[in-house]
Amino acid sequence: MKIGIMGFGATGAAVADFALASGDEVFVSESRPSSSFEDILKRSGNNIRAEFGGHTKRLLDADLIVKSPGILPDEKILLAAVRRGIPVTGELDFVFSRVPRPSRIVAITGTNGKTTVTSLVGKILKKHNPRTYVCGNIGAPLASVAAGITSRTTVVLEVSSYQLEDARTFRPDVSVILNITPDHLEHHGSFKAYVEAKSRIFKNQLPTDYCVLNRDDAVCAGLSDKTPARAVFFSIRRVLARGAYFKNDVFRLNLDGGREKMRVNLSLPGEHNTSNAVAAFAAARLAGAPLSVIKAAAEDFKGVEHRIEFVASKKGVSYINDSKATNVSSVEVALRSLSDGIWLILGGRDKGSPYSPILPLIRKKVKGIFLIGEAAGKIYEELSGAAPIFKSGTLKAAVVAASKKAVAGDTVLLSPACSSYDQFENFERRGEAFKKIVKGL
Ligand code: UMA
Repeated sequence: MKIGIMGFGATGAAVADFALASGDEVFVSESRPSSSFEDILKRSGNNIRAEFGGHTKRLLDADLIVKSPGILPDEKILLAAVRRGIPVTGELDFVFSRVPRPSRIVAITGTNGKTTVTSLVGKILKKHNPRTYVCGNIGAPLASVAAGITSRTTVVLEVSSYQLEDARTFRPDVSVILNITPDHLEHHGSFKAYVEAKSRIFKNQLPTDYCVLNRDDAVCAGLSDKTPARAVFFSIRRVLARGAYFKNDVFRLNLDGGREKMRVNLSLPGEHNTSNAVAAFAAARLAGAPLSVIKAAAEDFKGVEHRIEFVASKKGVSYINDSKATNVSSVEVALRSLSDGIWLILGGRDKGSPYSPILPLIRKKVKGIFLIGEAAGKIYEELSGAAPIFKSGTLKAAVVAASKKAVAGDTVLLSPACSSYDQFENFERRGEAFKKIVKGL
């Protein structure tokens, strides 16, 4: 087939490799200039036909176009493709239409916690079945592992609303929605559209599949009668006659098949992580892992880099890297899980949601705010009065200024509420920069 690929980031490059290896003809169309891609092109032996610096009609000489998740579906060239009858698809449908059906697909989405839960489910299921891939929005694209997928593989996928928005045939055996709060509104246009995109995780599930939903999250709870799969609630707030819950350090799973329980010593801090763990245990159990394997893997799990990650203690001040907090509700989670005396670094590229939901926590726990990046002006307007605010500009200036104000017992927290793209390549580079600056203090 002639495959047109729109976007040459992580997804586009992996899809191109996979399609070339399958014997397809590939054409890549990318908006950035070719100078940004010299390494990839060299690695691929310059085998890939491509255009850079914009999308032209050359992309339309294709039997199928695979678009990268971050690209809006109403881009002019994609609308032209649809008018010409050229199918436009996303990575999930593309890959799963071309590989054997794996023995299990577990897909995890949610506004917050999906990387933690994907990592934990992945760790458990790898212990249960060594032929397990952990991939998707978490970093390694699904297409990058596609060649190795067989009917004995387990695939644990972190899926974003962007990826789900393009999904039409994707069907996980176990889907998980952790929570849904406003995020990515600049991409989806409205909260309703965002919820609809997330709901695509279960749209094609069968009545024999499972859909794990957070009973403590109002939006998630409301989705239970919309899924064709068997809905399984999880909770850390209530006892569920049917579902999974955590009480007094005991995890309980009550399903049609029976009632099970186990005691787990988790080393993850915060209530949000207890909730993440219950969701992960339920998903792993429903995917076939025995309780003994869940317990062993969970007790060995130390959390995820860039998510409320302890970096160092200097002169009694703790430095915490939460660079992955690219939305307001993630910051809320971080503030809730830390005690007061916080110097908070906020800012980056604005994502269209208001910052006001964190005002009460700022008043209660934050001693001062340091603003960085493009969103500084908007954040200043919305949060002024709740705590002293300083415009720092760069991350380095913010960390240095915070370290001068903080006293023993305080915490300096990078939890920016914004994406990183105005000043960094991605949130990982931002987190790494933070850690480097802290270590150099
Ligand atoms: N591009 C175009 N034309 C456009 C717009 C972009 O050609 O009109 C190009 C960009 O110049 C770039 C490429 O498309 O070269 C980027 O594609 P992309 O934004 O879809 O990103 P990928 O590099 O393919 O990475 C994606 C996910 N990124 C997004 O969805 C924005 C990564 O999640 C994911 O790890 C990766 O696929 C593998 O699955 C990152 C993310 O920020 C971590 N995700 C968001 C989140 O978690 O909140 C959704």
